[in-house]
Amino acid sequence: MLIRVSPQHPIKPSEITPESVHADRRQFLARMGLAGAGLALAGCSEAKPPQPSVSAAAGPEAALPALDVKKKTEMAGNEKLTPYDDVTHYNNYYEFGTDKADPARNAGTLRTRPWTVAIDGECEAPGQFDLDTLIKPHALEERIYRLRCVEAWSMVIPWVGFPLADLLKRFKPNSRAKFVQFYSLADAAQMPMIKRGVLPYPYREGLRIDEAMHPLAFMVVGLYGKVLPNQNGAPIRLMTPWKYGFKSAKSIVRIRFTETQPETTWNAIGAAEYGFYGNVNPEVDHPRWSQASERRLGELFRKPTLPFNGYPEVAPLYAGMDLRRYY
Ligand SMILES: Nc1nc2c(c(=O)[nH]1)N[C@H]1C(S)=C(S)[C@@H](COP(=O)(O)O)O[C@H]1N2
Ligand SMILES: [Mo]
Repeated sequence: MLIRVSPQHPIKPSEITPESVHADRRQFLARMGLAGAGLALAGCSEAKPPQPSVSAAAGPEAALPALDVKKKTEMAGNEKLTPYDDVTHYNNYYEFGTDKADPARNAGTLRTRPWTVAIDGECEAPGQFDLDTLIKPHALEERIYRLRCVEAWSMVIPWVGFPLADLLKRFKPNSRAKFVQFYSLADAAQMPMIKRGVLPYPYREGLRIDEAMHPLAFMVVGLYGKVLPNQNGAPIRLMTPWKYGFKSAKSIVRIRFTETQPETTWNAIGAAEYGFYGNVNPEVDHPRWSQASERRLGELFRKPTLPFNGYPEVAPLYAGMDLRRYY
């Protein structure tokens, strides 16, 4: 989403456009070149799983510590993994810039330790927790999930984390806890775009409590076996693979249980375009583009988009709901 508004003017939903056509074409052509090279290489090393590319390994991510992964689950139909270099250099993280290359360039200023997460709202055991203490009780698991961005591109990523439900239950949500809201960090000293005000910060997202408790909802602390790069939402972010990527808040500092549906960032600035649910649905187009197909990063041809992004096990959460109305 390229936003062409000056910081002095409040943003209108009509001004939030997808990647501009020429930028998209430039990237597409560049990728065709890359994809061609990738194809030739893949022919010689078919048995090998995709590895972080040389350029990524030489960058700052090379220093990221490996994580102790206890269990691995393939949950993307054995589709080819998106190369590490793409996963970490084609990002949406507006606090560090609106261009897809900006987060990798600018997120080096984010300090991910010490890191505190506040848990509050409708629960019996709220508190402020040091991140390492918070995640210590959880065995780390790798889950290969698809990420489908609302802008109609997608990736297949080996995330490392643990079920969100396991975390939430520890704080004993009470009977009024009907939703969960997530807040990203908003620190102008570390995030160059906070003052520019392209989005209303802090970035906030939310789930209904039953969605949050669904076994697919995942708290992410790493990818490709290593600690999360800053641009991917270090030190802790959400991943709900059946929803558009904007639901997965990065660099989370607060988790709040609420009784009523919480405000979420994209919904607040453009409710007609970004629903609270954000479930991937090929039949419900974005007002300005189709959601029927997607461009998988690193691949030449578009793929059809699947209902719930290919995770039909979540469908019972929405039984009886009109998914055109609750998009
Ligand atoms: N705090 C914050 N979280 C965010 C965003 C953002 O701009 N700020 N972008 C969202 C969007 S639109 C997507 S598609 C995913 C992208 O995650 P990735 O860069 O790890 O692929 O992060 C989501 N989480
Ligand atoms: Mo997105």
